[in-house]
Amino acid sequence: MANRDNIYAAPIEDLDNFTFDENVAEVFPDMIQRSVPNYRYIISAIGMLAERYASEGSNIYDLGCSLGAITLSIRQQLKVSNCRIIAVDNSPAMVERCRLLISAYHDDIKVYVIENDIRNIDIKNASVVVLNFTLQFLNPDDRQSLLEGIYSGLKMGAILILSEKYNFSDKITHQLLNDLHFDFKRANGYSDLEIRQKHSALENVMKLDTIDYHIQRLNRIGFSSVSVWFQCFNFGSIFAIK
Ligand code: GEK
Repeated sequence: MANRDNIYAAPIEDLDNFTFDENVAEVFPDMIQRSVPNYRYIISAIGMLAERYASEGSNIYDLGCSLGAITLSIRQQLKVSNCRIIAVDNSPAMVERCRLLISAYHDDIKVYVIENDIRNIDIKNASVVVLNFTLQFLNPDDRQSLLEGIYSGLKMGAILILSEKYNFSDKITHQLLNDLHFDFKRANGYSDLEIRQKHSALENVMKLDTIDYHIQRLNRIGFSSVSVWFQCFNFGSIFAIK
């Protein structure tokens, strides 16, 4: 049973910016499941996509892996045998737990869990790269160069999967989809105070792009087929094929 997330349940006078520290890592499975609509479905579907694109002898990257949910889903669904999965996160608390979870089950597919900033990782010989709700935490000025590095490290015909929370340029759409997301969180047991405090803690660290902005940037970088394959409220996922 995952520990329950009650980090923002009591009033906090001096609210710090949100960080992926020990407290968050401890409750992360519960937090993400109750905060991201269809999280489990997204994880499993990304495993399905990866299974189609993973090629013999290639590298698969899970960037911003947290506790390794994407890595585990891909490893479970992979049909080719001699791929390597490289899972990267810069939160020591996440990486420590991720390593334990990954090593709890034996599998012939090699997984390397690396504690580092994804901006320092040299993407090479990649058939699949996944950014599952990670790019949104990067400084907006660093996003283009990270995506360019991914593009150049992907093999021809390989896939980038990019899941994000979105902004919407139309005010009414933005409000409605955000309200629906808050309803989703309320239905999952978060109080209005928790929702408000978490929202404020994230305000400075999570700068969101619109779907159009994501698609145009990926096209500009050179990806040939770019499409939203999943959306629920203000959360979604895009694939981009080189
Ligand atoms: C999942 N993908 O369960 N370098 C490395 N890691 C980073 C960086 C960075 N610059 N910035 C943030 N992170 C996961 C969920 S969570 C999404 C991803 C969320 C890491 C950060 O430490 C955290 O573990 C992860 O990206 C984002 O499918 O909590 O909303």
